[in-house]
Amino acid sequence: MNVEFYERIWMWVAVAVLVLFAGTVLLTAAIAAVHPPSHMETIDPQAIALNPEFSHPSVNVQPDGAIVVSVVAEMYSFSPNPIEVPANRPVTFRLTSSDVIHGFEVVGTNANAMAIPGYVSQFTVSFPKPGEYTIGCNEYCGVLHHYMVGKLIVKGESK
Ligand SMILES: [Cu+2]
Repeated sequence: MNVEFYERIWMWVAVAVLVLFAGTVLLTAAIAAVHPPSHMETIDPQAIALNPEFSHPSVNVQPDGAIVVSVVAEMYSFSPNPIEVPANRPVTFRLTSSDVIHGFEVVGTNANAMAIPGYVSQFTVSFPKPGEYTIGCNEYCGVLHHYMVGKLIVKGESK
């Protein structure tokens, strides 16, 4: 079979790109421990009102000083709202949904996760800049999806 010279070049370029991308994924997984969220926790979305943590979603300071924010997303709001956390401290968000899949994105930061009915999504971030941030739902969840916003208030350390 005769393959044109330029066609052969493009075939090798395509193979090289595939090897590069797959290699990057494997390398970062092995070296930088980059992996999909491994935290697996289930919750009955119909029994959120009875759940000790999510029936009253709020900002909690643990005995060791860790800050844990439990958030319930539902059409078309986040609870609690607003969420108030201190700056420059690790904040662990625990999210769930009582109806459909929602997004939870603190605009302008790298805090971003999905709220999935039946599961608890968890991530930890700290916010170096005090101020008010918009929390947006970035998963289309229904006709009023574009109204689904919340507010995060990051308080500066008092001196
Ligand atoms: Cu939405």
